[in-house]
Amino acid sequence: MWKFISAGTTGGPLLRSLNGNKGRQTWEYDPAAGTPEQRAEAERLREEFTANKDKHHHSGDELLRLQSAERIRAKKHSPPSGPVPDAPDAERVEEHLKGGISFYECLQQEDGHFPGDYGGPMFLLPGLVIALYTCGVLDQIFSPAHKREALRYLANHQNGDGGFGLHIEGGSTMFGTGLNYVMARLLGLGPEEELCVRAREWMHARGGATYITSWGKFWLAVLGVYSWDGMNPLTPEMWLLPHSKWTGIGMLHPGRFWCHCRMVYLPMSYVYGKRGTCQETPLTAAIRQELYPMPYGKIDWNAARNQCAKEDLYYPHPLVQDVLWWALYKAENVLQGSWLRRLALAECMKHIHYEDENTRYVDIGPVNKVINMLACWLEEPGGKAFQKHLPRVHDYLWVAEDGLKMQGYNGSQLWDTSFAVQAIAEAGLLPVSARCLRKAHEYVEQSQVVEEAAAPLSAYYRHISKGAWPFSSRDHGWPISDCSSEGLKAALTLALLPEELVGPAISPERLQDCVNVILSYQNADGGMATYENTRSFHWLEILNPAETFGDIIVDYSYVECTSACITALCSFRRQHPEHRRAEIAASLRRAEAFIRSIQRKDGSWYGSWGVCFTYACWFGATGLAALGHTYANDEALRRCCSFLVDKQRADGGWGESYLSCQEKVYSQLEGESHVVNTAWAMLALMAVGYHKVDPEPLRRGAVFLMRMQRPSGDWPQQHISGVFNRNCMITYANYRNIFPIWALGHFRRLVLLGEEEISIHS
Ligand code: LAN
Repeated sequence: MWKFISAGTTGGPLLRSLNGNKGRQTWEYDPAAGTPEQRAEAERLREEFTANKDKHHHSGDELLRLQSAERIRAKKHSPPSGPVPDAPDAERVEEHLKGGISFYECLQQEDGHFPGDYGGPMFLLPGLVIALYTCGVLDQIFSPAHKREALRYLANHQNGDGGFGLHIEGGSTMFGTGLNYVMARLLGLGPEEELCVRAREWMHARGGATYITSWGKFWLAVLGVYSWDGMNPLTPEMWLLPHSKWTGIGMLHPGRFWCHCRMVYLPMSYVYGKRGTCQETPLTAAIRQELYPMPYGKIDWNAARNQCAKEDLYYPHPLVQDVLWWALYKAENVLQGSWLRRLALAECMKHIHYEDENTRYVDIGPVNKVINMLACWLEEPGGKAFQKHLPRVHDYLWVAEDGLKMQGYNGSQLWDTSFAVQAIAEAGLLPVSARCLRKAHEYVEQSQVVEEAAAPLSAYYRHISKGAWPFSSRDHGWPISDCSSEGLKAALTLALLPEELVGPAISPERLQDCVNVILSYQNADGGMATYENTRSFHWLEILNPAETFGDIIVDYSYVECTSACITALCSFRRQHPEHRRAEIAASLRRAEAFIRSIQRKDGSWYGSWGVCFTYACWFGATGLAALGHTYANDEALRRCCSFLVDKQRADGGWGESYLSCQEKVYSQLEGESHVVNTAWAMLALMAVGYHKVDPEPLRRGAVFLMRMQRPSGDWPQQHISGVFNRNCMITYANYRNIFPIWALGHFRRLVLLGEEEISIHS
């Protein structure tokens, strides 16, 4: 049976951690683990998922829940049975809250964090499998049980037309289909198996794998089933450009790109510059023939460079790119093997090693993790750096009833735990939640980044980190504006509660360090971006070569990040009014102006990291509300409320489709409403005092949330809730618990008990 392990140490002496692996999430297969009943239940859950896979693409993290079955059975509170009345009183809501909190607590780990599935994208696991195969360690990392679950995942997420999407809920794309086809073959499926036949037909009907996106071309070239000549160049020499702005050309230096973009293209350009390719095997030779409708030898590679299936094309290349890539393509004849290439490759490797060491080999994300590992292997097969990468592969894998997947990060631990703290503490039911808050407090304390990355930061284009919070774990360690803000708010919330109940507060000095980081994030436009300041201009997006992703080159100011910084600074100011008083006030004024400037005419905000307008309205509204603006005194907030109220549905909830993100137009879900969207909309409305004008939409929303709650206290996993780069969706498995608790908690106190504001007290 598969076992989830928190803070596990498997990986031997090469696994390094700053805090005893707190937050590390791994899954291990132990055939003897669990009782026969539990193993049968796991099987039943898998079958149930597969039986419904065409209706429900999203798994419900049931194996994680199964592991907590004992605790769930023994927990004290459950939501009341019987129909939810149309006008529930405070007591009734309280019972639902207690049931929800008690259930959620059962998922909490010893190190205090709340684990959860962070899958969704379908292009990650194939890259990993290709890299492991290339490095000759696939069988070392993937046991037969891993392979079985990975193949289960593939079978579960193949679309009805035979193709695979960019993410679990998306229509088929060449990127998804080409890569997942190759993965199926590397994991042992024969070309005549139905899954392969159908996927191949999908590809061949659209011209074959030369129509895959540029990132797909990269992976196929690594495996040796696509020619490097069929790729637009990933010239590593770009790392040798001058960085200073005044040079002009310095604007093109990768050090100015969004860190995720920069960190992916860094090892990609190393591998490209070296033409790092898997040794040919009978299997790769066979795959080579299977991917294309024409013989491999007949492919026009120069033409293939710019081919892309229409299903994949979210950001079509502008003409300048064609010209630029053509010039660089020609330049390859001179650059390959030259001293300049050697210099450029050495420079890339220097940055790769820095990133690996400063993240304890977790790396910033799933794509650079795998390509950095491959680059280390190409530099020195079997070397120390490569060996240190291997145990950290497991940090990215997750197992659920739909199979084994690669996650979009090494988890969302700190993010979820910080939200959970706020949601649970704000429900005001300390006797039921003190133990859980105490443990979460430990995790928040343990995952703050307390020192800078290795010096000199500027040589590695790194922002400051001391005092920040990361998205996942301390070992990952990259600082993020809104994760720092949510971490700070969680710490400040806990500081208001009695130490004997929730443990000792984090010291004011450490909170001040966080404020320092938050202030440093403010951009010239007043807003905050994700990991760094905005370092270049929007026009640089014309160089975005990744056809499937939008807005990947620049770290922009976002409503989510800016609002999180505002609410964190406001909470901090309440408890420490004298600290950097004038600077905080000035920063808040500029951040407010930014948020107002990007509100849409219809009153909404567009969400870049969650689905979508309901998510961003929650941030926009809470940001302005923290600054004292309300429905009663602010026209912008009245517009936001009418936008939201207008989207409420007949069942009392809100339900927004991921298509909102892609199309940037509000898009209703088909079928029933979504508990997470409902909670976001309710939290936005209550933050600005809409309930004082009309409590009715909130009552209907609350009833919807209570009716959706399961007898266990859990909520169902519905459609996918997260997004990145406009077009790719990502799972946030904890949201279904956190946000209904948060919204019902506010509803009970603000609407039913008539409290003026949510104050934290014991
Ligand atoms: C994340 C996850 C967290 C997320 C929030 C903190 C929620 C957000 O408010 C700011 C942006 C951030 C940090 C974020 C950015 C993009 C990430 C890193 C991801 C969505 C997780 C995976 C994604 C990453 C880019 C996936 C790899 C794909 C590429 C195109 C490089």
